[in-house]
Amino acid sequence: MRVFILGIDGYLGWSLAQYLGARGMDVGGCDALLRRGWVAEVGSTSATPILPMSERSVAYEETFGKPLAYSEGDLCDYAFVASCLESFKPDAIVHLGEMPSAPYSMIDVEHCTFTHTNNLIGTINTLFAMRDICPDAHLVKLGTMGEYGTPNVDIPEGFFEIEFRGRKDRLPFPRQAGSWYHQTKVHDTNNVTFACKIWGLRSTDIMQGVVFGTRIDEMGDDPRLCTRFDFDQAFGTAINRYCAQSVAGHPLTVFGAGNQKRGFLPLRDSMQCLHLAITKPPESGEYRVFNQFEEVYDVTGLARKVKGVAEGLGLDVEIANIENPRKEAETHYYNPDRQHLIDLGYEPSRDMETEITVTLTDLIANRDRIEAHREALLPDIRWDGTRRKSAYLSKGA
Ligand code: NAD
Ligand code: USQ
Repeated sequence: MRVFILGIDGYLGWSLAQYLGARGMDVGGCDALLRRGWVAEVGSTSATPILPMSERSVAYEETFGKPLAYSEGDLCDYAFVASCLESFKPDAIVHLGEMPSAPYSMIDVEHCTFTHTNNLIGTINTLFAMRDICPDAHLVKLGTMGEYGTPNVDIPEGFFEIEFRGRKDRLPFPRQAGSWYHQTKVHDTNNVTFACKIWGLRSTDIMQGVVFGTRIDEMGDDPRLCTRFDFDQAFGTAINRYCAQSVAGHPLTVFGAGNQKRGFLPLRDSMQCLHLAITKPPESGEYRVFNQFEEVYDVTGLARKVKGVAEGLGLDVEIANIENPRKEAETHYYNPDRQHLIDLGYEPSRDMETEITVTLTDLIANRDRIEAHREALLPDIRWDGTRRKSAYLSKGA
């Protein structure tokens, strides 16, 4: 099977290349290396040292025995996207190539419009190139659980049955995004659905929860195969930040009341889900939605979990509630479905404590890289448009 990964240099993309390469697939991909620059712009770096794509490609071929068909270029350039698909001839395209940070998209009008232009145009270019070059290929597109927001009812997988004024229909479940970034994912969802309807493309739109962890088994002990790991206020996600904060002796930053619930999943299970979606494609013209997460946790419970594991490794960890830089519900109902992947054979690989232990161990080896960027740990990007470091509300949650 031939799989082309858009955004192959990223956190998920570089891991997925290896997960698929280890299973005998022919893998190609492209990237504009933008994530490296965004993290530098917010004053940080990957905690795990990462190599340029030229050296990653050499390590990939040595390990998995096949070349990696890599091209550098921008998905917003239609000619580039078309040339990638023409030369690689993919059976599946995994679209990970977007700007993924909610805080980064909230900085100011330039960051909001960049996020919209980058994410929407890249996806539209991909859809047109698929129509004209490989209409039978399967698009696996990364959406986000955050598209749904936090409604006071259960969240189905994409669609729900509704009866209104005596008539029934199956309609898209309402989307209520919580950042300009999450809004771009909602717009993408509409655009991918529309392309499947009018052109008969096939797509799996994955509403993915928050991913955490430093590694997958396929990386082995080769540091050249390591994926990036961010901990800054914009590109670090909750558990990853808590782990980095534990290692740097920084209080774990629970935002506001800390009752916000989200779905989380380890990197290795994110890969398992993507592999299942790729190997079990939908019918031509079908647009299907998977909700993808392992378990729902609130952000205080998560902080306590990380603290417990970290203390077992000899780290001294404090939890602090800080002023929430975001505008979001801090106490709410949250009960999303996640049956479609289970129906395809998904099984969680290991418990969360084990994964957090692996992550902390990898980060302890890179403690100096986190400490050198300590300033990036406390947020100052606020949803009201101001830039101000969050104040501590209380310690010792
Ligand atoms: P990432 O930033 O590490 O990877 C995205 C990659 O795409 C980067 O290497 C970036 O340089 C590249 N890219 C972005 N715009 C591009 C463009 N115009 N042209 C070419 N390359 C471009 O992010 P990630 O964490 O690996 O996330 C991958 C996808 O999964 C994103 O769409 C994100 O929204 C989604 N997602 C991630 C998570 C998570 O917790 N990591 C959760 C849910 C959904
Ligand atoms: N949070 C804290 N402390 C922190 C960081 C975050 O309490 O130090 C809270 C946030 O306020 C939020 C929750 O943790 O309530 C999740 O925040 P996050 O930064 O981990 O995740 P989010 O901004 O939602 O974005 C991340 C990825 C994004 C992906 C999304 C999946 O960056 O690409 O789409 O997770 S989901 O959350 O399901 O929408």
